[in-house]
Amino acid sequence: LWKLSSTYLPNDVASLQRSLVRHVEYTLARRRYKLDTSSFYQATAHSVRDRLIERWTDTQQYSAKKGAKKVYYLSLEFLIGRSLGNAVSNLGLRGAYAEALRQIGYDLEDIMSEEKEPALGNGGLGRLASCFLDTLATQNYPAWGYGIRYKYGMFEQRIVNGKQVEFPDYWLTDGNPWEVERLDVQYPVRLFGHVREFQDPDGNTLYAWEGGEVVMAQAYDTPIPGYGTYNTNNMRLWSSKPSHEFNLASFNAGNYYGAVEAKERCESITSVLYPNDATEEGKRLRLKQQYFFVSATLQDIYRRFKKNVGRGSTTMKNMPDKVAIQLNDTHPAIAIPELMRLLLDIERLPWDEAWEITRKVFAYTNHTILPEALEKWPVPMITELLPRHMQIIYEINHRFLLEVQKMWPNDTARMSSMSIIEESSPKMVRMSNLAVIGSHTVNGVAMIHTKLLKSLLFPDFLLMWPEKFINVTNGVTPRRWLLQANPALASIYTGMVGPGWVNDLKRLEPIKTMAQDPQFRQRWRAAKQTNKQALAEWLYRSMNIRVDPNALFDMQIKRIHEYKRQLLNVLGIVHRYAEITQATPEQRKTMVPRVHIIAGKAAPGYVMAKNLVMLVCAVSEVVNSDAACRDLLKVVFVPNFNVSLAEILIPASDISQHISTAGMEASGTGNMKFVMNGGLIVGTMDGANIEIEQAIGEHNMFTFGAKADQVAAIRRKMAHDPPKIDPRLHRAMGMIRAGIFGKPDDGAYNQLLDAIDPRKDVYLTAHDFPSYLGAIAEADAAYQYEEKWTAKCIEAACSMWMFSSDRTIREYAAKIWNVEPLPFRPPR
Ligand code: 26V
Repeated sequence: LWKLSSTYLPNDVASLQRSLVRHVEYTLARRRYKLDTSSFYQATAHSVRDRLIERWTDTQQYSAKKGAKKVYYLSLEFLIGRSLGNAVSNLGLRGAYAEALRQIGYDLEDIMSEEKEPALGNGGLGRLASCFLDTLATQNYPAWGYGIRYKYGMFEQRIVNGKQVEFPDYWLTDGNPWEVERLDVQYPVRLFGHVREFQDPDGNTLYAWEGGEVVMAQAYDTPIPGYGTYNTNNMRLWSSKPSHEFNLASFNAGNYYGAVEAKERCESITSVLYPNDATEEGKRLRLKQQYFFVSATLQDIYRRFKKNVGRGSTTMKNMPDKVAIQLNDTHPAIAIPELMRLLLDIERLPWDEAWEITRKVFAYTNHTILPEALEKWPVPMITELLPRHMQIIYEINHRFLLEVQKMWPNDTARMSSMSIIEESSPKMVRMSNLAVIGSHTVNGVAMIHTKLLKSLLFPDFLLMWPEKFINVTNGVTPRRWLLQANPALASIYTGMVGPGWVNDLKRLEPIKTMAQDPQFRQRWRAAKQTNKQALAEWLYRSMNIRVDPNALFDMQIKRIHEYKRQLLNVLGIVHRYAEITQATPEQRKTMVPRVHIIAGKAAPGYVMAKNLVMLVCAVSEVVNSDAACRDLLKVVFVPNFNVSLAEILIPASDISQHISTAGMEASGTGNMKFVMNGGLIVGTMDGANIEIEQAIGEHNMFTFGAKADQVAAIRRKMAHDPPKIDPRLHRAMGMIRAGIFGKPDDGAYNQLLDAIDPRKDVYLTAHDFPSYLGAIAEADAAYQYEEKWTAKCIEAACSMWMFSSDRTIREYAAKIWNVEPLPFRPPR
């Protein structure tokens, strides 16, 4: 068998062509004559997949043989984006495939755009998980991502009659060539049922969770290739399906249709991704999703680890030497009591031993301090769905509160705020407290965020465990966000410093001095112009909107949320519109022509966010058809923002806006992508903006607004002493209220504007408006000095190394996981 097993496939152009044709004939079962690009996408994907698979299986076999410690990144979301371009690029086969295809009449770029991206995440948190997977593979860390294979991903957003309408995202219609269904990897997952208490022969009390219903978790694996390395990691996503026992029991009961319906319910567990800011409905299904995912994942990790137990001197106690589990927010935090259950009820370890292992295995990343986003589950719901876990959570809490009591005797206020259980009616389980107590390390995602985490969210936990809380500032992968998304800029970089920058962004630093070279600036501008031109063409082709590629391109592209303040942006645009319509011909000449691009999805139940989408669309309608704005202002709402669209938009931006109310955006990662691509930021002192400004220099960023430590005092002051509203804001609001942009029957715009009333303006929109206009004006002024502007962009872009996820992951590896790279060297 070993002799028959294949060596690595050949990658010369002729071999790639034979491989493509073989897949056309044998995988797609089509004849050799000309196929449409969509079929040829399938064939190309399969040909590339063959080349991933050989590296993937070898990497996995190698790390199993070495018994290396592995990182498990548990995330309910992964926003991986399209795979074909990423795979050929990371494999180093982009040129070869492009040529192989060209010779037989196909264009690689066209074929790539046939791919439908899996949208298995909401936004920043899911995209971060995917940037991390790219870096983990590139840096040769033994690491697996675990998640859910939702049948329906993030909804598709369309604008119908000026409003957001959601359509189901059934992303699997054309199949998915990037995944492998592992029919040999299935686990039973129990839900509901009861706990049976019994004694072992030594008289110890034991617990068994029994009854209820059992569904099966089916594994689907996707290879995650590193760049410039053979190492290829795995992303394992779970799909739910009925178990065999389930079949027999319910069908034999004689209720055929009822039994079929029950089977359908099993599959519904992994049917749909929940949008954040979702309302109460469907909460129970979300908890089921979380536990289903966690149970399957831990069984899998546990099985892999157990292969080592008994080998040499390995015992259960060694689990933390082989396994590091990172919890991406609290969504998978039920893993903490689940591991305890396995160690107590299945392994029959004593509590203290089980608890020590558990705490050494888990670490928790917090991604938001907004109270409405902190997960809480009703005690009755957990008791019904996961009765044994509820017992274990109570026991964890009981033992923890004894420690609190020791440290702060009779401090009931502290006890109740630190307790895992909130004494409300019904009682609630605070998942963030559970995650902090059950982890060895808790991290925030940007310096300011970690500071606020310590001081506002977990101050008492910080006193108890000062070493537990650390910062690991987010980062993004330069492979997707520079090399793939921006070939024009990437080739300048490679021409200057060679190709090594892709894995080592620090190598761009020396290019900063080139900001003084007029010829270099010229080349830099040409690259930006290429990207702006490409976007202008895309906007014309797909939205029938014409924009001038010489105008300043200003973008705000992210989920629609009040704290992100798209409203501030729109009010700024309306102000500009007013200025333009009143300007004299002389004044018009001094104005900077602008194209404003806004994109992002509003959660289906989030009324204010949907109102905002409406307002943006209405403003764009009016502005774009007003002759006075012709050459000075265009406003575009680009529907269905996703990873692929970001790859087109970001490289074409001059300015991007990251203007959250200070203290509310944990980090932001779009901000990093824009600056790396040679754009500048208009932003508040929030999230990673602060560290970006430090890295690129104050003179290269347009900052404004209240600082985080001022926000509370400003709110208090405004409440009892409302300030006079800025006349420019007054005018802009007046125009909206007057109906210049239409008057929706439901009063949608008034609802938005009423929230700016200084007495209840939680987001400080009115307060920050004047300084916001100031920052925008500064940006406009700077943009008019082309040479200076280009120098700023060069300096900024080449100072961004610390926002590469490569730096981020090195920090996680050293400070949290204690894992080492394990490069796999191929045979020959
Ligand atoms: C909450 C919920 C609750 C209801 C069901 C679905 C769901 C999904 C996600 C969330 C929490 C989202 C937290 C989040 O996405 N935080 C973002 O994380 C980014 C990566 O660290 C960071 O850059 C952003 O600033 C932060 O908002």
